[in-house]
Amino acid sequence: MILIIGAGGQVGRELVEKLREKKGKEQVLATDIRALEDMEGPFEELNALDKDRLHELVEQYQVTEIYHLAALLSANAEKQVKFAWELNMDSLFYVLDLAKEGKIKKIFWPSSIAVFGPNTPRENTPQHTVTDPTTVYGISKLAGERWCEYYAKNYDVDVRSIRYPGLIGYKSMPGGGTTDYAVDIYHQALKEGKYECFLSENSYLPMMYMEDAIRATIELMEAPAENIKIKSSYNLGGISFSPQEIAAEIKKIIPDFEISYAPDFRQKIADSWPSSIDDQDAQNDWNWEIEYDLSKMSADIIKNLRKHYT
Ligand code: AKB
Repeated sequence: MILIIGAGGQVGRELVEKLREKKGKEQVLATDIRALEDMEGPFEELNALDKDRLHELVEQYQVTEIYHLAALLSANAEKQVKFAWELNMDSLFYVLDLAKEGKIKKIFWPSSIAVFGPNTPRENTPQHTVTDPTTVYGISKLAGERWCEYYAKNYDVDVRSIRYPGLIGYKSMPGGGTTDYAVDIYHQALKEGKYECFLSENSYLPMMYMEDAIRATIELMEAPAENIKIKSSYNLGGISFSPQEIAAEIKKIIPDFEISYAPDFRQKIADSWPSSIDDQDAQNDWNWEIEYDLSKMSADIIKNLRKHYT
């Protein structure tokens, strides 16, 4: 049985759907801190900080794999620093320890481009480079990466991780990140015909279409263990674009669309992150290949959201 922690989040919803398609509905136990009324198939309420309940569920459902997705993202974490640190770190230890104790076999835990900071080379950021994050989210992801590698090397724990870029999908909304504008913009374009962006026009960030991100996650988890050479977290490049460029792409499909800019506190976070990422190691080790570029992604999102809004 596969257990997903944080099934109601932006990645969780789509991962549950895809894993159930692949492995069978009954093989994937979705959990979230809140009851998810619309979730079909096995579901249990679980607060990621409730270690006893986690142990109970692992035993009850004979869980062998955990995808641990619960976290406070970059913008929200800045507003609840202590809680973000507690949630992002303690819950990771609970899952790592389950594997160390031999109670589960495999873990997926997402890291982020937020592990990088102002002294990291911004263009084509290498896998191994300066990591000096300035946000509590980035600090917790970097510490988490170090712990994943530590557990892998010292306790033979099979934990796999990706440094997700900004993730963009139309099926679910992101919750409190710096890259959220790139999801919001499509909804506002269709609903209002205009969008006020909280980042400036030339803020280039690495992003990825959810289809690619979910496929990457599952491919990484299905790769033979001996191919997984990086035990901390793999860089994943995705597509690099600015608000101005995504707006231009939307305008090709919705010609009257207008964008304006009102940068807020998230600008500083964006400025500390890379603009593009080198993912050669993921390509070499588990044959990673991206499918969606900015225009293919935009066309797909707008086509699907149009159905939703009409
Ligand atoms: C965020 O903006 O916080 C996330 C991330 C890049 O990890 N989308």
